[in-house]
Amino acid sequence: MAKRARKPSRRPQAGRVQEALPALSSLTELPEFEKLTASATQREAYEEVVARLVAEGFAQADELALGCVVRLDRGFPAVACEGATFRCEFSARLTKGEYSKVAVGDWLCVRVPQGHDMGLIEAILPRTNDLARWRGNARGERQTLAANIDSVLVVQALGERGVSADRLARSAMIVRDCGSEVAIVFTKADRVDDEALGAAVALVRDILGSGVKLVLTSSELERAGGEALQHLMAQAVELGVLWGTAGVQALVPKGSVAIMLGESGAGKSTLLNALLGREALETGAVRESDDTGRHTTVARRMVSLPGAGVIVDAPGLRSLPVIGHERGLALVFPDIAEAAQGCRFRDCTHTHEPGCVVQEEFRAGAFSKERLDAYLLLAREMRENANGIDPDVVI
Ligand SMILES: Nc1nc2c(ncn2[C@@H]2O[C@H](COP(=O)(O)OP(=O)(O)OP(=O)(O)O)[C@@H](O)[C@H]2O)c(=O)[nH]1
Ligand SMILES: [Mg+2]
Repeated sequence: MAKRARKPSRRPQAGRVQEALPALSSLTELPEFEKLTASATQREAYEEVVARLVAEGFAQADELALGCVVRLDRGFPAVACEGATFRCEFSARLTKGEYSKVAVGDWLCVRVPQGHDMGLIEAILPRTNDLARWRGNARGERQTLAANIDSVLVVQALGERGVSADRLARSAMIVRDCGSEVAIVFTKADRVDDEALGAAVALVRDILGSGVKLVLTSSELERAGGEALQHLMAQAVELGVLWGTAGVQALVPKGSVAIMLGESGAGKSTLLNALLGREALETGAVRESDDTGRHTTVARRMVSLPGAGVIVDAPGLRSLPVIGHERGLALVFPDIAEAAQGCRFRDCTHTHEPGCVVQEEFRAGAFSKERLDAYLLLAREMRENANGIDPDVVI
């Protein structure tokens, strides 16, 4: 009888794929270990892992290091440890569920055996938060976009298409659900007139509240200068919003880590290049027919800002299906969520039912139609997605 071939392991391995990855020496803007801060809980967890591995005789203490994932290329992490940044593989100790979920921003215990130039990930330390979205439909899964993030910059391009209230509310709901702060960054402000600009700012404040942090940018005008730039800067002052690269920097102070979330072509990498003052990241043209990009950025990577914190550049997200973010919805729309508590029916859809306090308050002028519509759309979508999901899929 023929010997059965060994089933190939699906664990990401070094080798051919590794050769195709960009050399770490070419990635100059990755933050150094000193720029990143593990929480006290993560440090304690690290010490516990070290003590355990040493007690088991599995590793020597000087082979182990605390590290942070600063870049992820097709599942392969680059990890910053004190004194060095290197690529890592996954130790046989980790289960598939664990290693397939490593995200940029994760803190790890890494082992670098004597004479090796690659590390082995021995443990993923508990996260303070993870920014996750639902990928796929009924048989989908949660995809962690980044871990241990202080704030999320929701990037939206200004232009003919106008700003989407749904996209704003949807992004904010996902961000608030993971316990992170949300700020809005408008790019390409050079493409709209004063009226459209005013309307876009007003929409953000209506949907997300007047306290939301908002930055107006135009990488194009900041580079070109001139009267148009002066005019836009004056507009930013008039509208009471932050301006330009300095405004973005103010949102990402030293010691903090932010991620940019936005559609392909929104201008995320262009903005990061402007912040760095050089063309470190690849950017791509948008399609004229629908103003969307072609997924130029493919890796998730941290970029260290001079004089400020760290921003994660990530591929643009085409769609943001939502499921299970009810807590986030209530955080973005606290007034509507509170009114909903008073409805006669517990499963009130706030559209036609008698005794609906949400509709009652809306008629009394408590919230705008745009705001209510954004809330209702998300609430309905989450309800339908939860009902349509395969029973054996864990949300
Ligand atoms: N007019 C104008 N165009 C801009 C501005 N910023 C970026 N763009 C253009 O928008 C296009 C897309 O920019 P990218 O920075 O590659 O977009 P991205 O969000 O990183 O896209 P992905 O990596 O695909 O997710 C490029 O052609 C940029 O030149 C701006 O301030 N004004
Ligand atoms: Mg990009």
